[in-house]
Amino acid sequence: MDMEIELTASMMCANYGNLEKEVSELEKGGIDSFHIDIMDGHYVPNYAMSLNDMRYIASVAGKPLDVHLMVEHPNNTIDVFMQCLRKGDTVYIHPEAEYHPSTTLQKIIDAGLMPGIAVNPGTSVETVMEMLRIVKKVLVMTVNPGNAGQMFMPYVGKKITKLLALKEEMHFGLYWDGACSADKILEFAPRGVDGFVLGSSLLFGKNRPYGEILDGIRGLKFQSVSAN
Ligand code: S6P
Ligand code: MG
Repeated sequence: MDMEIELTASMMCANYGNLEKEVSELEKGGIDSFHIDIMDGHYVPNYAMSLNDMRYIASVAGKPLDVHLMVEHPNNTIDVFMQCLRKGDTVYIHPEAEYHPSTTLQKIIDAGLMPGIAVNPGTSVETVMEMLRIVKKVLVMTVNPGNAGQMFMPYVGKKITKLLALKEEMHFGLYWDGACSADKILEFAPRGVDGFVLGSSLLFGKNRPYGEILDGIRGLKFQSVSAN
């Protein structure tokens, strides 16, 4: 069966020697959006992409941006990121990083952008339940935030099952971030996961054209499933 899934490129894994070429080859290859990991060295012990990287990608990309803010108190700095974005772009915040995450999410909505939350492996569905009513997208972290190239945390599977059972009623899409491999897409797309962030596990550093890899993912033979 054919599956409509969103494939997003994790741009912290891209080759910064020629970012314009990376963006254009990903777009020619059929990528749906660009995932922008912003870190502040406090909320997570790392730095990934800068505001300037994001601004540059926004200026050359035709496809939407998917901005994942791994920063403390995003309400303090979110305006500088949102200024570079267009309608249809997404901003994810981590609810644990904010005193009043619903205020920050409202700011994203008021800016005409898609509001999202990123849910860490150690964060339960129950603690984000009210926010599920106001966001359009939920990014399930299947690795701890902060780095590319990590191992998938199998215990997150149970939480994905819980979120899948809620997504229709609460009107959000469910997206996967971390260690995404073809077998995970084969297993979770038919169950209802709407999109996948592709990083070092599946897309970058493979010495194969992006288009060939993306065609291979779109050509996966999915089995239909009737229940979660
Ligand atoms: C992790 C970040 C992710 C990674 C992505 C990389 O903090 O939010 O978006 O960039 O997981 O993919 P991979 O396949 O290297 O894990
Ligand atoms: Mg991310």
